[in-house]
Amino acid sequence: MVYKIVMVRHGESVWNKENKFCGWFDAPLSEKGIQEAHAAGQTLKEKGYQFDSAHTSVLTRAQHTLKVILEEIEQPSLPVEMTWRLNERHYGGLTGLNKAETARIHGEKQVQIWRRSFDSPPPPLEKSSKFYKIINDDPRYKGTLSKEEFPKFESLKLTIERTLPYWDKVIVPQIKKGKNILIAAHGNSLRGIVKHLDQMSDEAIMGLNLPTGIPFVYELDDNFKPIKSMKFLGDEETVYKAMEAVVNQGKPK
Ligand code: DG2
Repeated sequence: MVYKIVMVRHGESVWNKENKFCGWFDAPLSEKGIQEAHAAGQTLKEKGYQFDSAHTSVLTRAQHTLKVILEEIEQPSLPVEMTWRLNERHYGGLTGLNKAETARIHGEKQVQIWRRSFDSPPPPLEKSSKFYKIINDDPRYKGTLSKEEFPKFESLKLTIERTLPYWDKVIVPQIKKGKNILIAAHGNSLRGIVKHLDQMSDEAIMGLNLPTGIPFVYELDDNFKPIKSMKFLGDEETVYKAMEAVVNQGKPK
């Protein structure tokens, strides 16, 4: 049996556009991001993709992307499950800071460590931050995350530790039942799933930058090992340029 799964990072958000660390801040899609979501949906439609269910985070940028895609593929009523476990990594005290400006102040190397190292977390989101209450008192986390569990920051390692239980317990059983699944999530929650599927080393995952709004497909065998690893549904040059643009966000301007 060959299992197929499609994943997509949301379209460009307003904070991607402004080059700000976003994490659990609920930035909406930019105009370009909405267009990217339409384009992603059109590509999936052209290639004949239809799904049995979809999964997304509790953040608007991922949900909006999914909604646009589902409209484009004419499946607007598809069952959708939303979970904080697919949220972007929590960017802690970096939330709201401009990435290029942070590189100018702390150095490109430090920003690269904060953005891409496996295990070095960003500084915590302090109670004094203007984003603390906005994020921590957000009603969408009530009843799912206790005060003690609520993250103040997350490394990629910590992100993977809370994303994988959802992958294993919710998504994998659905795929095993033969369901076609679409996941619309975030740069780092998806990097976590990719690292797991491709059994990438902690070093290798540092080099992976996911572009916004370009779906990618995995084909998996019975043991969920990739038969065909990450295949983007986009032309190579566009994908390469979009990945480079993500890398460059962390360089001083
Ligand atoms: C970006 C990822 O998350 O940033 O939180 O700033 O996928 O929700 O736009 P997303 C953020 P980098 O790790 O690429 O800096």
